[in-house]
Amino acid sequence: MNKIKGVIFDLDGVIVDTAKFHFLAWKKLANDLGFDFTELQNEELKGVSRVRSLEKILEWGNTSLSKDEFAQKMAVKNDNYLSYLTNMNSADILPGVSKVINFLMEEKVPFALGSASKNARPILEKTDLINKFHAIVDGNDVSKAKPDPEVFIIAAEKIGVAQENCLVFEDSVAGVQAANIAGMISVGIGEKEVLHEADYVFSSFEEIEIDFLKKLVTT
Ligand code: B16
Ligand code: MG
Repeated sequence: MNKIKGVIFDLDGVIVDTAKFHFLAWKKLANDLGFDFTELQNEELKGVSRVRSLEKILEWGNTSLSKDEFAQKMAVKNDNYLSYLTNMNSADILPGVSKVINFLMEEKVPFALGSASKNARPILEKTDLINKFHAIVDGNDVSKAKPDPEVFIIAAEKIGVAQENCLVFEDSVAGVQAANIAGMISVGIGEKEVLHEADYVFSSFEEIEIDFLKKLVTT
């Protein structure tokens, strides 16, 4: 296995538990339109752009919207999503994440954000993480959504590490696939059954031993 010289973190569902807020906001939108979708279907929305998420939801509900209605629904969903983040602060960083970030800083391993979200920067600001990342690549910087590897390829370039020497932390199927396509080591955060395409899966960062990371960055 290639030595790991750089790390890329997904945001929603990896650093902070915002995946549940995306779900609640999309669910409300669907319910307002008169239908519902399941948590299993929601797995298909994780890591997926805002536009593509709404397209998928409308397909599930067999519903179509005019261009203006589509834009308006996306804006309402985002306002609703942001309302859940009002009081977010560093206490909302998921358990175990800071331990990994501190380890990478001690070992001088550069790390980047690779998120599909256009809300990534305000979230990193609220959680006091924005100055720790060596590079931030988010939904404002990419034209192709995960599983296209664009977001991770740009992140690797920005931290100056070859793709094959990068490790990606991801909670979504699309994100794990994107990391794999980029030739990076994929570490899934979530359920093994869902993220079975990942090289490694942990249920949370709390489960990740520093020794595991030490081996990857030194061998
Ligand atoms: P926004 P990630 C993704 O973030 C989320 O997983 C996905 O549910 C969301 O639709 C997407 O960002 C776009 O987010 O509406 O905030 O721009 O997991 O790639 O960090
Ligand atoms: Mg995610």
